[in-house]
Amino acid sequence: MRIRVINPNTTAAMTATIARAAEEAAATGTIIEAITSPTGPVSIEGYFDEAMSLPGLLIEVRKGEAAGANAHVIACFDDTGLDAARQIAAGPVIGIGEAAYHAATLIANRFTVITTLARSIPALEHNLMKYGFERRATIRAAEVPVLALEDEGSDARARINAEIARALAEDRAEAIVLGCAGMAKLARDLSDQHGCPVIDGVGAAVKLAEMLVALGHKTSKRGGYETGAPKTITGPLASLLDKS
Ligand code: 5HY
Repeated sequence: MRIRVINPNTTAAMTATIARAAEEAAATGTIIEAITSPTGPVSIEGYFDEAMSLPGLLIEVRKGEAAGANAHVIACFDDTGLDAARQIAAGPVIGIGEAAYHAATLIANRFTVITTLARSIPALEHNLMKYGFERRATIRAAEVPVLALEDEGSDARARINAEIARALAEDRAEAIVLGCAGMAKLARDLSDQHGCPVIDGVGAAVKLAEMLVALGHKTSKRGGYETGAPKTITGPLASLLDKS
């Protein structure tokens, strides 16, 4: 099967991090197509960045559909554009945030999400409520800019490490969820260091996508994810979409 893993920000180095995590998780026979959004913010840190990342993300979902991808993964922890992507996709579309939350609830009663900046927290709180996990989760910010995760010389890892220690001591956390696609490479070492499950959403999303495809499930087209008739789009977006 082919799974198209889309980084909705435009930083290729982060897509490479995501691709490594996806390929490490993928089963034999699963082809991972890791894609960097062609247009939008270099990183997504809050509501405006999320909104500005949507055209690039949805263009790449449309391309994947035309190319016959079996499933898509949205590799941004906010699950940016997830419902819109499901509306235009035939196969499953999995957000790495939702995937990580589901994985955590299967192995722990309570978990703490360690994300990047405090301004990213409300969007994650909203998602946790939407998915029904808000009573089992705490969210902390390590105060690490997203792109610092790609800078080996930054103190990002130390800050994430310290926040995990606080979560285990203060939140009754039984597992940790890494709240950014760029943290994927840290999961195994942090889990060994802290002696608890540390979940990366990229790997969780790839395995969930594989499961759904293997079981023959596609996105339901009854109700909210019904694709609907083609819609005229005017203005600069029209030319962007026409090129895709
Ligand atoms: C992500 N931003 O996974 C989110 C994390 C965040 O560019 N990729 C991003 O901080 O919202």
